[in-house]
Amino acid sequence: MKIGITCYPTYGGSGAVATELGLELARRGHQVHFISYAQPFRLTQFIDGVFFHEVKVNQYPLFEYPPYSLALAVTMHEVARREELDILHAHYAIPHATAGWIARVMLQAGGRDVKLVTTLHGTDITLVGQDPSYWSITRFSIEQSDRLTAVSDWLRDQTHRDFDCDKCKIDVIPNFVDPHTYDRDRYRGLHTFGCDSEKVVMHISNFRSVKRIPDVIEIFNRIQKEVPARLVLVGDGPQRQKAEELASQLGISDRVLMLGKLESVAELLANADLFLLPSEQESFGLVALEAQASGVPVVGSSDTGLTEVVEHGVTGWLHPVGEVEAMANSAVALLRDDARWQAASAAARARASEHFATSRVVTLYEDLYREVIAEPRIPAAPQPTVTASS
Ligand code: GMT
Repeated sequence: MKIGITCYPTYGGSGAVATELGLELARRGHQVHFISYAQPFRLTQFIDGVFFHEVKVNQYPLFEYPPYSLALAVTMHEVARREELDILHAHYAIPHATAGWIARVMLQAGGRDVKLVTTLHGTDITLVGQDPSYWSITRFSIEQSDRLTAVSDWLRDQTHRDFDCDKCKIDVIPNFVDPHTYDRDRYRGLHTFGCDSEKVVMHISNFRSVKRIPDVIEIFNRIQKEVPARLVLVGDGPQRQKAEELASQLGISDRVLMLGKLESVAELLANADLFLLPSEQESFGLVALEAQASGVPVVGSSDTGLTEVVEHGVTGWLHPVGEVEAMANSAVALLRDDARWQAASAAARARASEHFATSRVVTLYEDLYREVIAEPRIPAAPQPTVTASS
């Protein structure tokens, strides 16, 4: 098959998943064309069967807001036409599914066709998609996709609710990890974070408000009063300064290590004892899956897609959003009891490789592509003729 993949190329779970999907598809003999404004961050070298097409946006002085979505649609159309793509796969609805729809319409006008698959990742539905500026175009683009997937049941249900589209058929295909990449034994001991004898509590994110960074600090503050521990924060974003200020107010700055943005987190996770993800919303929580693959139990929020990734009471502990006391208690109980921790760590690794291995999940995408390619396109219903009202 020939597949065009459009995603956000910078740090973030949706771009990571889209890139890993493309790389695995290429390993399986498919031809993959990434289409975005920059090379996806996990696409670092030439790989047979993988191509990158950069979207160039003209900076004409009249454009206060250069129209990236249009330039993207043009590149998607051009690549689909020239490379005879079977599938355009948009990761994150806005604006990728919309640009894909335009590209498909342009292709059809030229007598050709391509199937549009859209994967919903989370905030494209729950936050950005709810903005009145984007709601109707998001709904339209979802409805116009030939197939829709969501990364969790939670996100599928949320999409039905938020977009009032009971009839939208959404297949749930979860995110995935390569258990060999997140190999605890391989990287163990590589980093001590300056604290051989203390427990390492870790959080990795884009530090947006949805991640509830103050809760991460509050939970850690309670943990370190009971267990000698250090907090390692990886990533950067709007709430980083708030984190620094709160740590300073609580007098724990010397126990909090801020590493900033780093490309590869496998070596870091392998040296952590606990992962914190107390997010307000989380459609899936790819980083929690990566932590589990690395043998790191997770403490985070229930009532989110995390409940499908973390097995509560087995591979981690989940509590309602904002319940920092309960989260800290679970963390302390785990870190204090080595046998309990060992059991949770082993269960976390097993869960990641049994349910979410790349080898299993990418086959679900391949099957979906084959199905949608085989589906005949239903001709559009004739539109009523528009006449001027008298
Ligand atoms: O908006 C974000 O939080 C970033 C977004 C992304 O592009 O990575 O994250 C969403 O997609 C990830 C990959 O599917 C999921 O693992 C994250 O849970 C999801 N974020 C939220 O739902 C907040």
